[in-house]
Amino acid sequence: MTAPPAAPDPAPTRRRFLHQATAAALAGGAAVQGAVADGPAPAGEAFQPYGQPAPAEAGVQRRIGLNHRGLDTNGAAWTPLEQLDGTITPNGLHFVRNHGGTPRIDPAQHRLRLIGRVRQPLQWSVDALLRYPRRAQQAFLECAGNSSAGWFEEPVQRPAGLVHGLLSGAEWAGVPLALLLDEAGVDPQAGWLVATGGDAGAMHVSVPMALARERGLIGLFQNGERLRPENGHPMRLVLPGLKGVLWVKWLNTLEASDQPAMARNETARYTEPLPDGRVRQFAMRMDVKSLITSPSHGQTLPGPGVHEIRGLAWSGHGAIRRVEVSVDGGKHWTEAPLDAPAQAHALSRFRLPWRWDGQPALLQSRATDDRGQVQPAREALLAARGRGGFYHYNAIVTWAVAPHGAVLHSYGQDGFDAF
Ligand SMILES: Nc1nc2c(c(=O)[nH]1)N[C@H]1C(S)=C(S)[C@@H](COP(=O)(O)O)O[C@H]1N2
Ligand SMILES: [Mo]
Repeated sequence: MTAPPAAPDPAPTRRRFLHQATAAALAGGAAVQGAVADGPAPAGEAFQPYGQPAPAEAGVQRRIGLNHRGLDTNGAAWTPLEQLDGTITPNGLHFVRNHGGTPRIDPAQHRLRLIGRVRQPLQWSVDALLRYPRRAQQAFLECAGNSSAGWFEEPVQRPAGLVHGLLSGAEWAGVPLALLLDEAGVDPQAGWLVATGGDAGAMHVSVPMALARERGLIGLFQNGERLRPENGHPMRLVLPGLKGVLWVKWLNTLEASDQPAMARNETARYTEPLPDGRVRQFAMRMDVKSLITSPSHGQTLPGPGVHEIRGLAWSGHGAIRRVEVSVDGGKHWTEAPLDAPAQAHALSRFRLPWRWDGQPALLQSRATDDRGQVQPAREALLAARGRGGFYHYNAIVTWAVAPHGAVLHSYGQDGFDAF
């Protein structure tokens, strides 16, 4: 399922990258005309106890998609990835995947119970948990159904966030799960932790005990503030690198068990046939993946010249080691620097200046993680996983740039077929 190793850097071509990006190459400042008279501004607005985005940014919103017509509680609100930068999703724009709506939970009444194969079943109130030691870490959260439109025969023409936006990045703070497991004395034979949330969806999933112990948090804070209601207030499971469905929201029960629950979300869902007749089940980690967020579908390049290609890369298996970018549909690749050293299970932001000559271009990014996993080409993913898939789509995404600057989604393999 891995793509071939990166080709050596190409000889200069018309569409070559700027290897030595300089501010001069990107310079777009306009000359100041005449004298500048900046008098004092009139008195401004009063203080606000909780700040809001600038009015001019009011159009930056999650996009809501429902799974069943007329039922407004099962579906998702997608993060507008193409309108954001950096690696942290503002809390109001973090994606939401709900199966039964956001419950109204009174945090004063809420309890977390740890039961099953334990020496002593225990329960905690929110206040009790707030007294425990905490850890904060950046992690991406991705639904295993993210990017599932990639399995379609034809490339869907939708904004990046409406195809890949069941993905967000946040800094999560909470109580290490290992502390609670040890306090209750989990039986060493209990290989699974079955988690349940307090919503109408009655979410019920099984997490391997070793992973829960190694990386699990009882998440209480999201980007510095307490969780938002739709993201699990007052507490949720935080399992960096693992598929979103395991991050149970409104968490109220953890049951140590010697077997998985075989719940709906690990049998009828999140499980799929492979071409060789076997079935893929309990695929816990999110595979290595990347996406160019700009330029991307729906945007229009204002004209030839230097543009910054920007994107996100992440892997549930570790940290991103390398991101390569191609502007010719994968014939040549150039490494795109990351903004900051990559952290395991967190989003990385990559950028590369590109001089667009006004000709058709096929933009792609390809991520490699520190386990050596390489994001596959679409054909390679289809060959490995067949056509019975829906989850865990992590193939390279192609954006086609038309001569007039419009950007479309493309499957890329037939050259500039989008036009
Ligand atoms: N209780 C509960 N937990 C849940 C869900 C849910 O519907 N109910 N959805 C799951 C799924 S499928 C995903 S992808 C993540 C999404 O988390 P978010 O809504 O905070 O983005 O939560 C998971 N936890
Ligand atoms: Mo999900």
